[in-house]
Formats: sequence, structure tokens, C-alpha cells
Amino acid sequence: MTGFRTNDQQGQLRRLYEDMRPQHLYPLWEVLSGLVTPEPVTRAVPAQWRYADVRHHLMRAGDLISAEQAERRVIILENPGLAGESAITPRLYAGLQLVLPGEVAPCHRHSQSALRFVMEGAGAFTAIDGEKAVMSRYDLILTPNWRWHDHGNPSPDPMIWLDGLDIPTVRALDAQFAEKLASAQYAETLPPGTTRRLYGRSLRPLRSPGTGDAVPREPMFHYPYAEWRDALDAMARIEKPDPHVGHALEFRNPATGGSVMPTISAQVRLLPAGFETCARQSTESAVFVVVSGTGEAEIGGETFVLSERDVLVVPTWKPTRWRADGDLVLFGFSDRVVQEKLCLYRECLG
Ligand code: GTQ
Repeated sequence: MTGFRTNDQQGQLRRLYEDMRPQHLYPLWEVLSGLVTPEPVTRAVPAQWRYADVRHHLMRAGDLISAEQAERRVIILENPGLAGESAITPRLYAGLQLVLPGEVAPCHRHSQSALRFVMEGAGAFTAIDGEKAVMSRYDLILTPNWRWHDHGNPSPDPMIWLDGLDIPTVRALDAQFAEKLASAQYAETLPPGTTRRLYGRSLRPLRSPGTGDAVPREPMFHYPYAEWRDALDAMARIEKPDPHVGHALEFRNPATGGSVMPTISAQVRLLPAGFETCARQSTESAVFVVVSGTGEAEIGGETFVLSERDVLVVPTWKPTRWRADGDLVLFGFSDRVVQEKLCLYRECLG
């Protein structure tokens, strides 16, 4: 509260607060300036995780607990400003998941939406409602909410991917549901790649109304590296980089043209060697993976030296600049779509 208060007034107010507290009543004027702030305030801080560091602990976990025992063998990347919350931003969760050769992470489904960004290995799969997405490095795989999914690794090598989920968003809404399938794996329903062949080509089924075969809400669940990288390279050949985001492409849901999932937006960027972005701040909170190249990121005044497979978090409203030494390729996901739907998204360009 601003303004001058007399000692007498101060004492009487204190007594009022004490009398109110047992009835769970509080004076707004003591907290208003912290509740309604002129600009976004976040407890999340900028941070970086080196892939080799996380991998080291993940492989140790691999010696100690099976994927089946763990249900999901994942090491959570927790924002230092959100200790104990299993969150990388107040709306997003991230972790690195390991599936060793021959293992299965058993089938379940939940109201949280998930994406996987492959960091290491090839030939493991996530099956969605019984259709496998066979993974290669830097592929994006989705598990839209309430779809059955199990992970398996028939390849001879460990498979590691970054999980990105909306766990904190769903928690904020108290809308969590989850269930386990009785068997570890969902019986195969479609040959791998069927959905991508149908929905990955800017085509959408046309059917007579009432036939019961509605287009699924999020039909696509596999966006291969080879394809998104080729699109980025094509863009870089024909355009100048955008001053704030470089060459950037957003993954989209082919059924709606909107974000890949209702609560998570995903994108890739290419910053040509020597390019430096202007500062940008936005209300979205975002997680980035360095796919290739080197450079630097300045996030909220802190500088991070970038190398391949680093994971970085850009909290809300932290002015951010990127600099590419060699061609710098980034994958990112954020809560932008949630903010857009709620008419809260804003950005400020420097
Ligand atoms: O693979 O289904 O990192 O349910 C956290 C929760 C992964 C998964 C996570 C999950 C999963």
C-alpha cells in the first residue's frame, strides 16, 4: 500500500487483518501491486542443460531401473526458479527419456499433450493408438491428449528423446486424467507411416456427413527431420532471415492449420552463419534444442554459449537474442497457442 499511514491507523489495520485471517479473508490493498503488475513477472529463470551432462545421469538410471519398472524412465529438466514443481516453465514440462534396446515403456494415455524430439538413436518407436512412428534423430513426434501410446526400442542402440508436455498447464486447470492399458503394448492397428502418407501432404479427407469417419482432432503425429530441415533450407535459399527469429517455420496441424496441439506450439529456426537477431521478448515461455551449429544466446541479460543438443529455456518476457557462428538450427516449443486462445499473447520487438 502506498501513502502515509499513521501509527494508530497501522495498529488498527493490523488488528483488522488478525481478526479476518481465521475466516480466510485478506486485504487486497496489501498485495495488489504484486498481483496486477505493469508487465509479466515470472519465477522461471533462463537456464541451459548440456546434453552430455543429462545423458550421463540418464545412462546411470538405465543401469538401475528398467523402462517397464519406471513406466517412463525420464530425467526431468526442472527450472531452477521452480524447484519441486517438475516444470521447466510455469506452463511446460521437459525431460529426457531413455529406452534401451529391447525395452518397452508400457501403454497408457492421459489428458496431457506430449511431444518427443529425438536426440539420439534410430529405429525405436512411439506407437499412437497402435500405429508406430519409427524415430530418427531430430524427428518430432506427437502424442496428442488421450491417445494411447507405448514406446519400444527394437534397435541395437539406446534411444533418447526430449519429452515436452503441458503437465503444468493441465495441473493449473486441475483437468488431469490418466489410465493404463492392461497390456504393455497396443496391438498394431496400421502399418507405420500410414497416417503420415495420408495427412502429411496438405490433403484432407472429404467425406459425406454422417458416415462416422470424422477427421481426427490432431491426425498427424510424426514430422521427420529430413522434411522439416529441407523446408528450412528452401526458405533460407529464397528469403532474407527475419530480423527477430531468423528463418522460422511453425509445425502445424493439417486438420486445422493451427498449432500442433491445443496447448503446445512448435517451431524450427535456421540462423545463417554470422547472423545475429534483434532482441525480442514475448509472453510465451519456450524451450529450445540446439540441433546443429554453434553460437550464443542472450536471455534476460545472461549469455549462454551454444553447442549441439543443448536444451535452453526462455522464460516469459526475457529479452532474447541469438547469434550464429556456424549455421545455427533450433527446435523450439512453447505455450504461445494457449496465450493466443486466451487473447493474452504479446510480443515486443527491439
Ligand atoms: O512418455 O508418456 O516425460 O506420460 C512424462 C509423462 C513422458 C510419456 C514424460 C509421460 C511421458
